[in-house]
Amino acid sequence: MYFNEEFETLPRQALEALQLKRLQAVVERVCANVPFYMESFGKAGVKSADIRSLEDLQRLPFTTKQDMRDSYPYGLFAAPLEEIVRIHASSGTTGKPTVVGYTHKDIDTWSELMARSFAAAGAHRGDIIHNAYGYGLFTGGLGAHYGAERLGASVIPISGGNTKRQIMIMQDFGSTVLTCTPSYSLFMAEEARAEGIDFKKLKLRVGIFGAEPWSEAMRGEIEEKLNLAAIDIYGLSEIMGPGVAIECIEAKKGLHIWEDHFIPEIIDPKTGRRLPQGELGELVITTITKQGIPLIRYRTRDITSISYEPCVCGRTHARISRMSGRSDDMLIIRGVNVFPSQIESILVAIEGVEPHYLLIIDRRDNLDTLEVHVEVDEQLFSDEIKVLQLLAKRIEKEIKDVLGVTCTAKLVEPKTIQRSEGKAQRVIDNRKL
Ligand code: DLL
Repeated sequence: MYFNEEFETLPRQALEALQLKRLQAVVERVCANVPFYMESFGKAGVKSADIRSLEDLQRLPFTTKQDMRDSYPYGLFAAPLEEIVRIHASSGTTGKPTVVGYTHKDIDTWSELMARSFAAAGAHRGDIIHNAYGYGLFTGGLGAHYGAERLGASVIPISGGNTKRQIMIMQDFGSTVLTCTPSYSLFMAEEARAEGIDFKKLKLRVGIFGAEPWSEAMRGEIEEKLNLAAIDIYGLSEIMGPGVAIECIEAKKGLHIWEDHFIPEIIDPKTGRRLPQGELGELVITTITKQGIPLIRYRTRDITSISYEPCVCGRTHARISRMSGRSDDMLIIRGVNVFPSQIESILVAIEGVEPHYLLIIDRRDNLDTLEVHVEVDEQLFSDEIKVLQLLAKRIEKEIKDVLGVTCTAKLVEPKTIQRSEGKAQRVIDNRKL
């Protein structure tokens, strides 16, 4: 059940002592190696020697996604490139991605934490793990892959897409564990049904789902349609990738965050002040063992609460509640992180297209859909229909090429998209999770 019993069940006092030791070491490390932190700590008037207790963490300034963008691509790395063995990236608020680098030791830690996560979800040696998270710059595929191998299970590196083949393989290879986004799992179930395949006859026992928001209602639907226990897994590239936190199969109530590697805090996103246990706020994470790109008080923008209550599973690590939203406007469409501003910059670069647009997101047959409504100028609009069709195709292609998201572009007459006097409403999200 445990992968690393000693660390997963470390008594609170010992865990906190370890956290403090590691926190002091990481603060010293970034002060010595990362100009950004030298400057930001300097501005805040704190030195590494000031961190004498875990409470002192609050004296340190936050790190934001914008800070990562400003130091694109490698500015926040604390290790020289010669020591970086892997690079991943995720969407930034504009066209440039957020880049993260891992040393050998970082990959080793990540594999261990993913293996712990698999074990917490009830997976073990002998399991056949069907890994349908995307392989590539996205951390989902490779993160889960290395963890599954570390656990000693057999991993099928199927990646995303080609759903019919996925189902055939799950059936023929006897997959027992499924890893993918929650929405993709439901899409698979629908496809299987259409093919006349009964998911209940497959050997799947556990599904480990994350990378996008979902709900208790969706868990119920997945468990019923796929006939497995559905477990929530959380992570983000900036901090590591998947496996930062996971539910245990015993309780399925809150996600254990691996506190011997990460220090979580919940803050009020407006004031930046720490909130007490149980209150909803923004999750802030400090990585205390990372080498490639350690982050101090990283503002995840994810909204959750934290609990230090003991858990029936015996793990001593705190639990965060299912993510209940974000404190920024990031959307996750079919597992891809997208900011409206990214679509905007693609649109405004196209001649004849006006900067008035509306993004309509929906979920049909368990798959997210994105419609981009955009105004075109008077002259274009009176042109032949063929010209407009070509333009719509071009917009769809550029959005797909740059962001990796499939959409339908709808060109509309000038001045038909509602104007706003305050904050423009550019997104209508009709998905009901
Ligand atoms: O999505 C890493 C991951 C891969 C997690 C596979 C779980 C499974 P990013 O692409 O950087 O990394 O996106 C991170 O996705 O800040 C959340 O907003 C959202 N997210 C991730 N897991 C969950 C979850 C991966 N379980 C962003 N529930 C995060 C809700 C989630 N949102």
